[in-house]
Amino acid sequence: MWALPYLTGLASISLLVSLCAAAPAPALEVSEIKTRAASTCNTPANRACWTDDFNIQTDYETSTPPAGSTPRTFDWELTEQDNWVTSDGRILPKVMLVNGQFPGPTIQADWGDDIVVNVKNSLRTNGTSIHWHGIRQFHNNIHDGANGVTECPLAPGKSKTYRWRATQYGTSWYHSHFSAQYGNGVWGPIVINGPSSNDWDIDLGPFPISDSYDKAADEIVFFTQTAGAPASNNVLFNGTNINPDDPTLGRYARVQLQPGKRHLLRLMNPSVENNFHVKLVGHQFNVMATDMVPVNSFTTDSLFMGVGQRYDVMIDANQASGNYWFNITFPESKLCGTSLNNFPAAIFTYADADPEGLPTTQGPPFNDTSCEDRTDFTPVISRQAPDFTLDPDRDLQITLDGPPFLWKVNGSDVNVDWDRPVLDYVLTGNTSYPRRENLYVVDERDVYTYWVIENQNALPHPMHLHGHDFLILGRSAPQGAPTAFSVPQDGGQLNLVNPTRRDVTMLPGNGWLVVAFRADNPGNWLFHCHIAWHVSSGLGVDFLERGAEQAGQISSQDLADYQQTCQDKAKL
Ligand SMILES: *[C@@H]1O[C@H](CO)[C@@H](O)[C@H](O)[C@H]1NC(C)=O
Ligand SMILES: *[C@@H]1O[C@H](CO)[C@@H](O)[C@H](O)[C@H]1NC(C)=O
Ligand SMILES: *[C@@H]1O[C@H](CO)[C@@H](O)[C@H](O)[C@H]1NC(C)=O
Ligand SMILES: *[C@@H]1O[C@H](CO)[C@@H](O)[C@H](O)[C@H]1NC(C)=O
Ligand SMILES: *[C@@H]1O[C@H](CO)[C@@H](O)[C@H](O)[C@H]1NC(C)=O
Ligand SMILES: *[C@@H]1O[C@H](CO)[C@@H](O)[C@H](O)[C@H]1NC(C)=O
Ligand SMILES: [Cu+2]
Repeated sequence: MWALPYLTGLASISLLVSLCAAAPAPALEVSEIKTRAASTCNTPANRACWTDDFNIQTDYETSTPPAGSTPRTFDWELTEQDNWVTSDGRILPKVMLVNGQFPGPTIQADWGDDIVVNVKNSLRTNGTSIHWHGIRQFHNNIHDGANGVTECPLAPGKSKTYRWRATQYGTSWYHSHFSAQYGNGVWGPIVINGPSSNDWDIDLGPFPISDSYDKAADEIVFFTQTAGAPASNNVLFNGTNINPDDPTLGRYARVQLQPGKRHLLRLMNPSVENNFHVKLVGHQFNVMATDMVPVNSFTTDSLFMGVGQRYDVMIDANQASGNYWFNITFPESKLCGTSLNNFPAAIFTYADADPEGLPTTQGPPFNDTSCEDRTDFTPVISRQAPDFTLDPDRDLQITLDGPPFLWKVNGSDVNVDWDRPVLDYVLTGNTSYPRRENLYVVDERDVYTYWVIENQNALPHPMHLHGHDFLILGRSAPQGAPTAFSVPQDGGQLNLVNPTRRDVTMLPGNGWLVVAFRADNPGNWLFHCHIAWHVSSGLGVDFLERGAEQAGQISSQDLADYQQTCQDKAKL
């Protein structure tokens, strides 16, 4: 139907490269080159090619297109509102929003652009910091937005500016890293336009699917210290849904499909607790990227989405015109989340179908019971981890103590000090890190470091790493009960050659996970469970990577801003 339907093999990839990396003939005028680039790159027939010089085969960790002539600048104000009426007609006692919007405004830019975000904190009492999830922040750790680690929380009434470069492309999100504050609404999508591993006609944009609660996150985080996580009161698709108790309140999110066209949909799970499966009845997802890592595209009926994960999928509107359910489902084990809405759904509507109509087909019952994300993706840009022997000091044991519940890593629940970020220790050369910073020193240079995570608890956890994409070298099946694991002690039984690479993956319940990342980015990088209630009760560590090199990367302006934010916080 089109020239390069699915780039599943090396043959089609190399074909693409030869198509779009051909050197321009020297005699061409500049205007001719521009015309040619515009006609052969980033068209519905050639999404693998971005410009003459940059394409899906470009290693985005070493090459970045030139930035646009001016930075993409965003001005945000965080505000707090009581008794906010949601789109599904519930009344929330407390929300915190970016520019009064839910979801927050989208950061939209092109690969290579400089991003500048001016944040004003107009919340009543809370500090804040904004983390740019999945953004590598190469040699730019001080803009990672992890309060207590790379900065002090921004005090109410104060402003600060984040600056970073879009060296990667694809779909991500930003969110507050202050306690469970993002659960009150401080989050939004990030879209960085770039090449794709398959062709598409229409970019539908981000489609966040988020759990929603009748209580404020600050209240839930408090009572999960002694009780299990509550079921969500609803699940919102791009911010809306019907009210499960009264379907006349609210409305289904509707996404319009153009018949016969191929649509890029940017799926994201910015929830605080719910992990789920997604499926579009009668259609398939052609997966092109996992988090911000382009993969050789392939087709699947459904996807599992852990908290924080994203998928760029192509949906071909090649079915009979009509309305189709887009469902999310939770495994019956209830181990990875539940909702009081038993059938959270949105509707995908063909442009020539009844725009108010309901789907007529329910689709086959969905019976995937696992809380695991797939690990069979093939990144377009290949990585290979050398064979190794596991270092027993890089074996992280996850346990649950309580009530009051504390999630511990090797016996210690992380509790960062908002008044004294870890960066302070790094800048002053003080190595007496308090135990509860859960700090692990990584002093190797540019080599892979290997980490085993052993889960001594039945709950699975979506584990997220800042500053890197990790390689998923292996993991066990979930076990029914705690057990003495036999974790592979070297690379022999693991997948070292171009394994799945991304920034969030599920740690199985009563199971183990082995990840590797390359120590190429000096700074303090958190590695934590992305369930807001769990990280708030300790489930995280801080990798202090090549700390000695960090001070040299910080500009005098960034240092002055850092000190100012800490002084403002100290005056509270
Ligand atoms: C954050 O704000 C909420 C709502 O105003 C409040 O309940 C909570 O105590 C605050 N938390 C901190 C740490 O300031
Ligand atoms: C999500 O909502 C925004 C704001 O209403 C809208 O502009 C956008 O098209 C929606 N996205 C999808 C995928 O429907
Ligand atoms: C999809 O959602 C609709 C509407 O809530 C529901 O009727 C249907 O049973 C759901 N299908 C699956 C497979 O969950
Ligand atoms: C349900 O599970 C069975 C057994 O695992 C599998 O063979 C079947 O394809 C599944 N059906 C669906 C609709 O996923
Ligand atoms: C974490 O615990 C494991 C298992 O007890 C141990 O082998 C490892 O050395 C500990 N790591 C650190 C850094 O304390
Ligand atoms: C280093 O940090 C520790 C822990 O905060 C503190 O007790 C100690 O005084 C600091 N050392 C110096 C030289 O500042
Ligand atoms: Cu967790």
